Amino acid sequence: MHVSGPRSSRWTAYLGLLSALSAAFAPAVAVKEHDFKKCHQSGFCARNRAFADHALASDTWQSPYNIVPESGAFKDGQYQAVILKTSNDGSETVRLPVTVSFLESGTARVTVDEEKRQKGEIELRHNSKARKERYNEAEQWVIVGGTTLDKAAKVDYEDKTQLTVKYGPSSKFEATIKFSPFSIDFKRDGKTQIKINDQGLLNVEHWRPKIDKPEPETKEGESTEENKAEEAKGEEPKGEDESTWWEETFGGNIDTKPRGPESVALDISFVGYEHVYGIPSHASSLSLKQTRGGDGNYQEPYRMYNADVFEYILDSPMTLYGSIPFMQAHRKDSSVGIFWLNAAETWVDITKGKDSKNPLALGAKSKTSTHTHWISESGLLDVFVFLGPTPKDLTAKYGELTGTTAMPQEFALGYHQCRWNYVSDEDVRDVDRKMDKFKMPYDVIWLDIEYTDEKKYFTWDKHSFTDPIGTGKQLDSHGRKLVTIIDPHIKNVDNYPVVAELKSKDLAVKNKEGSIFEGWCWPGSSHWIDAFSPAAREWWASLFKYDSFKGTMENTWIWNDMNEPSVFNGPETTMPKDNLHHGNWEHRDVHNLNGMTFQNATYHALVTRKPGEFRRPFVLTRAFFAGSQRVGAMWTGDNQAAWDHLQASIPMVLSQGIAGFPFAGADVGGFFGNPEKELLTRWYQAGAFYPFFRGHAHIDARRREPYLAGEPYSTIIAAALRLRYSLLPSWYTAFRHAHLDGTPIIRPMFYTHPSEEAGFAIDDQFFVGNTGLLAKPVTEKEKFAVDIWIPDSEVYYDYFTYDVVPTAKGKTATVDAPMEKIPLLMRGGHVFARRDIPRRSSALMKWDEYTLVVTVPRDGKRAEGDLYVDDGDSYDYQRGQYIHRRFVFDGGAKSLVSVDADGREPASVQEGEWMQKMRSVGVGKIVVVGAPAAWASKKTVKVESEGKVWEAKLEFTPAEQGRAAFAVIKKVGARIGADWKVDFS
Ligand code: MIG
Repeated sequence: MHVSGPRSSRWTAYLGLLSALSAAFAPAVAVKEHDFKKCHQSGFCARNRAFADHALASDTWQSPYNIVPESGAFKDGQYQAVILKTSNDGSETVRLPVTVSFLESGTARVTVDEEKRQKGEIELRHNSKARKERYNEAEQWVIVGGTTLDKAAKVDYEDKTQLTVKYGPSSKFEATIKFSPFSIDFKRDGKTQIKINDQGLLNVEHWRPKIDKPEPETKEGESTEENKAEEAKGEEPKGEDESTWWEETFGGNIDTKPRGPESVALDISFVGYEHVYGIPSHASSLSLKQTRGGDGNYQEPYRMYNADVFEYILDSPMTLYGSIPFMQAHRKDSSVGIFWLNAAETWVDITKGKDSKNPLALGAKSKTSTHTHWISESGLLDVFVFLGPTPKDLTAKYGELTGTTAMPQEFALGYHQCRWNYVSDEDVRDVDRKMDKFKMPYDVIWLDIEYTDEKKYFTWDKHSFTDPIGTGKQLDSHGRKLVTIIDPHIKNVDNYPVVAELKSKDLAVKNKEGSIFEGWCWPGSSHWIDAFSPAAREWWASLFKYDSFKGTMENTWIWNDMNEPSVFNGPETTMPKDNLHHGNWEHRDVHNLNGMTFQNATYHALVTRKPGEFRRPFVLTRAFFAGSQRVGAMWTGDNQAAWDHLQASIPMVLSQGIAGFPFAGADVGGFFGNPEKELLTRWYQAGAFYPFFRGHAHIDARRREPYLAGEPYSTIIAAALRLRYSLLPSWYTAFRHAHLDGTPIIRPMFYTHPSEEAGFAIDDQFFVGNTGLLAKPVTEKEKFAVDIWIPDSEVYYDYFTYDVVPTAKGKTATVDAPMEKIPLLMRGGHVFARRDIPRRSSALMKWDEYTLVVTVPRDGKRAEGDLYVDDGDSYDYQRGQYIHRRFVFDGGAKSLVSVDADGREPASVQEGEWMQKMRSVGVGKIVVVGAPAAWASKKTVKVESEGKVWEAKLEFTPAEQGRAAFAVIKKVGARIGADWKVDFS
């Protein structure tokens, strides 16, 4: 038994009833939850949960999936064979080709297909034009590298019942493929880490013709649907529950399911792992909860089915706007993980329990394992297995497969001012002026849907936005940008060339009959661009040319909303699953990819807006999937102006980071409602630490531009904004690392301190990149001190006061947090960069000198850090046009040096215009926090660079009442791009 919660179906039925009753009395805000399916309302989820209940309750259960030994062959890093599935009544055997690929990266991949569908030997109902195969193109969208087969992988052992392959770096990894029943045991250094189909929950619903049976009798007064739901929840399944095989309804919408039941499901056990993370987006904790009931656990599986959830509830496994089916498991000193490559509706059950099936083996030594059950409605079973061993290995290997965060436009790390809506050119210009007046730096102002002429995208409201270019120019005078929203629903009206072309070129999503799909959204009757189609993307790109989308210019960028897609009159506010996309794939197969294809189309449109102009696009998306990190930023959708939503945003943003899409943020202030001033202020202080930092508000919310808050709040918010701006060089450096190897931008404790078990569930504090900055934003009303958990024995300094925080490893430190203060510590042993001159926007800081902060570690020996900088706009960095310095403070040698972080010789780079201009940018100040007492008498230091030696002034302030000693060296004078050394001896 692996499930710790109540598990019998009778019990489940009782719980179902209970929750149905309590729902009737639940407050209005929770009602939305019922617009979205629970597992028992989603046929394939209910069937697979019932299958699991049955398998796990039985002592004699054996998975009916067996590899035909003779069919198997291992060659060039790949094992191929046929799995035979014996149907429930034994009447049928189904051939399922399986491929286990061992990749050079050390990642393994298991793919299971179905021969009949693969060969098209099936019949579709309702004259459907849909494809017959299981959807096999997800990898074309998602996977960008890392798939080279490991030719060195070799069979280490083989007999009639199993096969063991050694693979990966120095053959440390091992996979034992067992034939009957089919299962795989993945080991690292001889120890089992991950098992698939160990619980026997593998289920591939094979194609079968519909055999019409007499209709089951329904009880008087009850709808068939209710009966079906009852059945699904009811007694142990005797045969299979066929009630949802051929047709399903929800909220009055009918899904015709022309291919019948076709789900794929698999259990994946993380042996000895108590924590799992990932599978965003959910408004839940970072360390995922169990989902099969029990104290503090969920009743429902985590769901991934991108949806316009609107007023989402907190602490819930319900789906949100985007999905990344990547999961990391972690225990002390070891991380492993899986990536489930499937874009259909997916549910994941999680249970934790003691290791062994054999109760006699349970003892003091037995460890908790996490068992997961992955259930997708259709498509291939395609799963990647990562064996770590570090969290960093996980994000790097996953990044290798799906790509990493694109290098952003530098401005995109600044502050974004949005609301639904700025109502006119004059409104925009006025906000722009006021931000200046109140000395609040910002980079971008946003236009929501009301700027358009009656929701016709690529047009402007004729009365209120008469001069967008004039507005754009005013913004540009301070290096600022305008982001306009463009949604995927295209208004279905006469005299709108965009919809006319969409139709005449046949580039829209189709309904199940194969004619253009019509649905309801903001503009009323609408059609949806099918961004899966290359022709549609090409056409989309043409719409963004400056002479096509008139009123846009070089500083206009784009926001893609509603791309789940949101369809107001559709099932669960999205498209019918039997809609058809390019290549006649059903919407069901590609749903979770839809948002990414749209953002991708916009991204490519922006790269080529003007011939010869190659600039990094900025596109914000609401819906996303694995791979979306390559094309922009995301935000967590429509949250509320409430303290608990502020709180929830932090684990949500952290979760994005460990699932490879770190360019993330939540609406600052909360979308719905009116935040009290204290909440708004605290939200700005937290938002200054989101990788994506944008204030936003609903159309019915009162205006809340930060200067409206009044004193003392406006000044406090301005300080939070300026803190963000001064740290921009460090944020940008963190993005560079994320771009290179997939490391998160803000990092949870388990990621930075994988040996410290007490930190594995902590998700309200985090480090910023590798700066050693440890933040814990205040997320509670009238809370003026926070307890920060300290993960190691290093010294921690208060960022603002340089106080040495009294603490010890594994203990919490109480840090004062009066209204004006963000709890922010500096870990000893780091060097990070800032720009301290306050300016109106990031563009205006471009040529400012840098401040370097050195935090001397407890042992005084060594502090290290880096700074990455490029032009922040073009792709010239790919041709070496960047500066990447590594700073090393050596307490023994009494020096701080700057060297090229990538070991490049100065002469090896042909300097372009930007690099030449950077020659005039220097290191202004160096602050050494925790400076040695011996420096007290020191008045100057020696600076050496580019063959010259000079002196710079040092000002020393001794330690005092808990505050560390510190030294400030002013006018250092070395170029930021050059090698230099500061000699403190
Ligand atoms: O149905 O464009 O999440 O940020 O302001 C609402 C209007 C549509 C939802 C987005 C929100 C945006 C709003 N949009």
